[in-house]
Amino acid sequence: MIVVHHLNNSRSQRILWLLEELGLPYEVKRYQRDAKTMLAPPELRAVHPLGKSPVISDGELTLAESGAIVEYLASRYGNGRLIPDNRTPEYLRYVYWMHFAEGTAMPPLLLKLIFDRIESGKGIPFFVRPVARAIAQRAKQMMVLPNLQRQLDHMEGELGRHEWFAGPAFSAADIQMSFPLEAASARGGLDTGRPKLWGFLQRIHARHAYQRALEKGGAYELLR
Ligand SMILES: N[C@@H](CCC(=O)N[C@@H](CS)C(=O)NCC(=O)O)C(=O)O
Repeated sequence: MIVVHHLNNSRSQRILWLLEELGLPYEVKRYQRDAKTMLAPPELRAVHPLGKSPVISDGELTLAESGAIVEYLASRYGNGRLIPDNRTPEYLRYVYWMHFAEGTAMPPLLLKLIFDRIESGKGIPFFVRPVARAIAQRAKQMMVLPNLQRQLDHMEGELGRHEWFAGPAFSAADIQMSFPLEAASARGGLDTGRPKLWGFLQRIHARHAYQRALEKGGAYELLR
């Protein structure tokens, strides 16, 4: 039995979605973020040394890193579904977006989350708040926000060429890309002004497998 170690409001939601798309049986073991720090509880470190989610167990195997998990599940159990034929241009695009999601799209979204918190002053001693706030604002203006805008423009342009990230057919790369796009709509400035990306979010949210995964995973609200 596949076990998904699922942290609330996290990347592991897309693993549940993938398993629903593939129609595989699985068990969800839930973990709750600390309400103050939003970090994962220490029990996750007993499953994998980094203590992050997602992690899956499948028999003797324990596997972390969402891209690796998506690739493993789709290639091991997909019977050719959700991965384009590796002799096609779709396959190269599939590989590109599978890596882009965590390697390029997520870092500025994470930085935005951190700098927004610093800017809000929460948890920072009052006498250093003005300096911390100024540094956070400068870093956002100089690096984070321009990168976010460029990335959103790039993704919007690519989705203008095909309905899904790898091409005309829905693939596991769309599942992997869902998290940065959901995070971008929560805190990265993605809205109806980018109709292709917005439409992508509407289409994935309407999928039955996506909705079943939400029922299995519980409340899903991305950090702002
Ligand atoms: N690149 C990793 C990132 C894993 C990660 O940072 N997971 C977050 C959840 S979205 C987490 O566990 N955060 C809680 C913590 O860092 O304590 C992946 O894609 O699996």
